[in-house]
Amino acid sequence: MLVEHFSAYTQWRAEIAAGIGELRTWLQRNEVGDAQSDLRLQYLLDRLREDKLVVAFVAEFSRGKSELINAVFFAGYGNRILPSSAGRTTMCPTELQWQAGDVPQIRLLPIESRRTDASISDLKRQSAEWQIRPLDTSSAENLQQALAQVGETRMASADEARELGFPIDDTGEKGLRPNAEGQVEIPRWRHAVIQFQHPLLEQGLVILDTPGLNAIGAEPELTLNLLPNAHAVLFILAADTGVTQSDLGVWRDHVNAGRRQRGRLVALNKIDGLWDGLRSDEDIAREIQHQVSSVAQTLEIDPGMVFPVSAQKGLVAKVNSDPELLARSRILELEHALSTELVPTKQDIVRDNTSGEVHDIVGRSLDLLNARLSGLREQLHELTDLRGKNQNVIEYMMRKVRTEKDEFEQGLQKYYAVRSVFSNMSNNLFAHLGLDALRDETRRTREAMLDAAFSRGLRDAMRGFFNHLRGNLQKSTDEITEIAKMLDAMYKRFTIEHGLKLASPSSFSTARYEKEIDRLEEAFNKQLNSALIIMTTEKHVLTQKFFETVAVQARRTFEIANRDVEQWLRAVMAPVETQVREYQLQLKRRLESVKRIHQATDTLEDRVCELQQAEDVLVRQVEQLEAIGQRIYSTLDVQPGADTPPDAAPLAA
Ligand SMILES: Nc1nc2c(ncn2[C@@H]2O[C@H](COP(=O)(O)OP(=O)(O)OP(=O)(O)O)[C@@H](O)[C@H]2O)c(=O)[nH]1
Ligand SMILES: [Mg+2]
Repeated sequence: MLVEHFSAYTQWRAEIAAGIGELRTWLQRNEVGDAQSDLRLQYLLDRLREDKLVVAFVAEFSRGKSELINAVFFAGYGNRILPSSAGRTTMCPTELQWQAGDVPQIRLLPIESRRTDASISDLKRQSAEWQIRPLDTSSAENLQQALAQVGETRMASADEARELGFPIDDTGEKGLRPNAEGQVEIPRWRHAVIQFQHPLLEQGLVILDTPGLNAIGAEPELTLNLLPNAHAVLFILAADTGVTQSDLGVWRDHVNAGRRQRGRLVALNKIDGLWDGLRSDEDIAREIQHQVSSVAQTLEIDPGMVFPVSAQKGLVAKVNSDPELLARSRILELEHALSTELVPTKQDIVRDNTSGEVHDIVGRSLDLLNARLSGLREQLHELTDLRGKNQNVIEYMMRKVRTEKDEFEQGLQKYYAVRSVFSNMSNNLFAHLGLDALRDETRRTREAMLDAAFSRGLRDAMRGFFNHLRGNLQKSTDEITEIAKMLDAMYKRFTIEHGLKLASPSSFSTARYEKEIDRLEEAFNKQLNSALIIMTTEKHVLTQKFFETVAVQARRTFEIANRDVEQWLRAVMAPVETQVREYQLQLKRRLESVKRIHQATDTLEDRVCELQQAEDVLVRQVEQLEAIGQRIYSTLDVQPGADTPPDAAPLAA
């Protein structure tokens, strides 16, 4: 059932891509687009093609994350694919994915890479840092063996473990517990990427399996990047353990943290533990219902979001094609909920990204066509008026066009002046958002943190860091407001004085980058507060590691801000530029045409005829472009999978 939902989504995405492709070709063929719009459309197409849907499985260890992934996605292999057993099994975050052109393989990032400041996303671009092993997908056994590697561990001295960011705790409560020789067991790998061909993965699904997160040193990137960016997070509890303190910790810190509201589900796994053969089905159903309510209450969520399942029985049922057991495992209800959560969430994102861009480009091209059309009609009007007029009138016409041209050229002077102010202001803007400034500030903060002997010093250094970033964003906002004001005035002047067709420039807000910085600060403070419980030296190492991840995220936010601002600047300037050029051309053509008629009045009729034909072409172009735009919008609004039944009552006993 997941497969069907996905196929519908994939097809929807393909239709959008086809529409955008059509738009792009049409703009090129009709010479309406410009290089910048073309790039933007290409970028949209690339993004649609690489579009990924990430679903993350998060829980304390042994709740059955890996088993659930096996049951939901890989039962077709007739066996368990991901290792799932009592005790800690998955030792590092593991991504399962497939992209056209990939070869089946397993890529493992050694835990030692935590010594460097590089983040996982940075390292993903550096193959040399990874151990890459071929993946034999010919049998379930071979797959199993290969995937068992995500569970590999090694022994390390307490000092080394600490240095790698694992908290050490003699009681074993707040960290790893050293054995008699002072050694602790740590994961061998920091991250694993498993590339293998599977119908869902081929369509862009990425499955993120995580190790039981609490108590062992979780990868900061998981909290800051991988989980917040997942499109759906499935949190798993076990019916036999209920909601323990550490489950709550994981829920609070990793699932419930931050902005996420949509795309979040809870599975209450291992309900088969209640099938003891003594209780009646009604009793069991009542007991399950009771647990679901109590879980919902503890987590403060809608009970409809809690799905009681048995991953293990679900897997067995699928492997043995046992419909009765499958129904009892209730795994299909969860799958249905997962796809109805996941697909629309992702669709919204795609829709938002695409419709704004398409709207802008189509709108801008229509403006240009309409400007051409009105210029042409004016010319046509002038010429039809000339029919049967004498030389004097024609001379008068020529003077009139010349005056208009002079006036426009004066207007152009003002435009050039504005353009140079604009480029100064843009430079200021980039200075505030600059990556150099950010790098300096990061270095300053890092040094201040090293010097800080007490947590207060750390806190101050960090507060300074975040305030500095916010200050820069504020300054950028001021600059953007000024730019928008100036352009608006110029747009208006050209519209009133020269009849150009310019809508007010689009606005731009830095609010989302500010929000991202706030989120990073919040995550950091939380980390600092929990680190305060640990001994001082470790606290420093941990805090600093965390800071590096924060710094990478902050840099990424600023990179995106830079890219967005650059696009905005181009987008607000481009329409004036195009239309000014267009208007200049028209004036030139009008002047030429009157001149020609001045020389030989008998060409007048030919010229009128020519212009009428050109007018027809333009009118047709406007219609075609509007139709292409319409087609894309209507695809964007279509709900794929709308023909599948509405939510099956998930808790029906
Ligand atoms: N009875 C029962 N046992 C289950 C079920 N799902 C998983 N288990 C068992 O629970 C244990 C842990 O399962 P895993 O899938 O390894 O759990 P995990 O959450 O991936 O654990 P880590 O990888 O260690 O974080 C295994 O022994 C599974 O066989 C279930 O639905 N019912
Ligand atoms: Mg696991």
